Amino acid sequence: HSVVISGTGLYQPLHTITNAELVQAFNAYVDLQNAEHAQAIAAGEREPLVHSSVEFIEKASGIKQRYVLEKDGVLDPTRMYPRFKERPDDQLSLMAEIAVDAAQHALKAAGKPASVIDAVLCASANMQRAYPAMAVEIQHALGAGGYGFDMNVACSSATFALEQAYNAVRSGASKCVLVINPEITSAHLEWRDRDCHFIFGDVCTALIVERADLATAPEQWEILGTHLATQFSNNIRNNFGFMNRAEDSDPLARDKTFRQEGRKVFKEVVPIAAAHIEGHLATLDRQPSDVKRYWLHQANLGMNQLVIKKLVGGEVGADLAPLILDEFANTASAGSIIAFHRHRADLKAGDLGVICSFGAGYSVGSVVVKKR
Ligand code: CO8
Repeated sequence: HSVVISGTGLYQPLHTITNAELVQAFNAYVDLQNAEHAQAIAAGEREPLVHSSVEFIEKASGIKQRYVLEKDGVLDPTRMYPRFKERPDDQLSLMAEIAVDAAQHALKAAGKPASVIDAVLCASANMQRAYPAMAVEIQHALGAGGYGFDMNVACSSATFALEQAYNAVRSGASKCVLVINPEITSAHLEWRDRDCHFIFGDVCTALIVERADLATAPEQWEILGTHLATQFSNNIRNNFGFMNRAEDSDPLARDKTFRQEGRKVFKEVVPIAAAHIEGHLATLDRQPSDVKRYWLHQANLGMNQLVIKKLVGGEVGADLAPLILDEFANTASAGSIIAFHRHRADLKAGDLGVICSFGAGYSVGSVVVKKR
């Protein structure tokens, strides 16, 4: 069967944090810490913490603001992480709540009721709990049929899920698959680390992937192929997990939240991503210059500029490789999907596009699509 993406949906949290607000809170935290440890710092036993800056953040990353589900806890210099209320087991979980919202938007765009969904893939960098799977809760809340499961490939979760959806539909096993990417990155970002406190934002994206002959949406994107790759690296790592208690490790230790060697990631991932896209297009007898739009992973402006330069020698811009990270920051797996959701209306039938993610793992996933 031919397979199309027939709808996309976006859940955008209500709260924004500008770089100015973020830096003000961070610097207040630094001042509090340095005052608290003034003696040790004066004795040379401890390094003082250093202020962050709006200029650095914009220049190094291209990020200007981020959306978050909860703002006060993040900006409280005595806390520096969001404050979520624990919900009872019989209440819809927060992750499922934002997923249902994004899914409903995608279903509306596809012109389909939830009951036609026969598989739900919840794919994101962090899951709210061990089990039952988030996907099964989302399936139940939507009234979808079939089955659901969770998958995690960090920033490449969405593209890796798209390949699973594509294969399920083209093999005939499924008719209509919901791919959903709830990214509550604010809960696993280390807001107290100057090197990374500005990087992430919260969001949820959704995609409807279905058989072309059953699709009725006014706008459809045929999937021409998917290509996934991974290569082990410790340069982006989070050691939070169910073994922590048994290992008697400190649940608040630095290694239990996001950390990275940003420079190394930048240098190593750009060539991997560019070669990956070029190789994938070659298998479809296409060249990078045949592509009208690249919806790239949204981690860093300079990174996307270099990927595009390697591919076609051109510039990142609204036309070739639209950016959404200035507004959303890095939203892990959702970034390239937000770019696809927001920046495709102007393309014409027959136009070719590539959705491509890259990130922790390392992992790279590309999806080549053609407007019908
Ligand atoms: N304010 C002011 N100065 C700063 C700050 C700050 N906030 N932070 C660092 N500096 C200083 C440094 O101290 C350094 O000073 P010096 O030169 O004196 O040593 C100088 O600025 C330069 O620092 P860096 O070399 O670290 O800065 P870069 O220019 O490399 O920029 C970036 C840092 C923005 C992190 C950049 O390296 C980058 O974007 N790299 C790519 C990262 C990337 O793509 N990562 C993917 C990660 S995400 C992913 O895959 C998903 C994981 C799952 C997510 C889960 C949820 C949270």
